[in-house]
Amino acid sequence: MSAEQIEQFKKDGFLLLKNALDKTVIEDIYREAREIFALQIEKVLGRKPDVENRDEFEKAMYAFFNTDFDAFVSTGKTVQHTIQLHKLGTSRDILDLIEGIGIEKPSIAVRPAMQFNSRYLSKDGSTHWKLGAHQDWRTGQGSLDSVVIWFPMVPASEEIGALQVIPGSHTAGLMQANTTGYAGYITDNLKDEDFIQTEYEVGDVLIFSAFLIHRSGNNVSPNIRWSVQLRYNNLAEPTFIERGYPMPYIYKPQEELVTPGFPSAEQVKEVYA
Ligand SMILES: O=C(O)CCC(=O)C(=O)O
Repeated sequence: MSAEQIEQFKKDGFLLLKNALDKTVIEDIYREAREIFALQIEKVLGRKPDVENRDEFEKAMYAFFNTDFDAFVSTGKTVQHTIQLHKLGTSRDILDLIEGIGIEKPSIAVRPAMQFNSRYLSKDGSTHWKLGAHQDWRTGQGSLDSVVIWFPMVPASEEIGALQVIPGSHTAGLMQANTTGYAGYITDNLKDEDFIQTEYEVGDVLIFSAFLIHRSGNNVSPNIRWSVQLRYNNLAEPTFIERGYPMPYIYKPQEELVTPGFPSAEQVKEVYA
């Protein structure tokens, strides 16, 4: 990272880096996610969509969402847990970016996240598929210099709802918001014209301060906006040390069996036969 880029990051609260990641790594993560969905789509719809045919595959995604919402949600969670996605989050390429902008001792703030945003993947016209203006620090509550890496796995501009940010908004500190959760949004008045639209080819990444105000763009296209977010804290940041390394994310199993009565002893025995 050049001294100019570091200065720009400090001033704007973000850097959009062209061609920063190996495209083939991103394509592999994206393809694996589609293949995982395709296995469930075949089970639910009785036909396996071609993961290389974008329109056909995404139509099948919409049909899957409308036919078996629970399986869709679980599969959506499963694609967040692929080995390749997690490997990328700890890869030298990513560490070079975050260390490059001054995160001395990076630590994972939360598991990597993958999003597949489309208005066709929402119930009853709700807007849960996109996020209003917020700061990630309110959710992560980590080091004051914590950072987010955001990149799409498909070319992304305004039409497909790439991220929108307010340059310089990170230095205003923590804004009022209606909740700390993902659905929370800033309640202070923000001006639409202060947001700028970011645009990407596959391989480009946005790295931004967890205090930067940002929001989802409006995906008006017929396609899904597939994207990834990685979040890091700096274990060497004094207030983070002082506050005892807060970790507000809760990760726990649900209390009931997902499939009551499953498995039978025979089914388990079969596995080890
Ligand atoms: O990808 C998006 O549209 C929004 C993601 C985001 O802002 C977040 O999760 O903090």
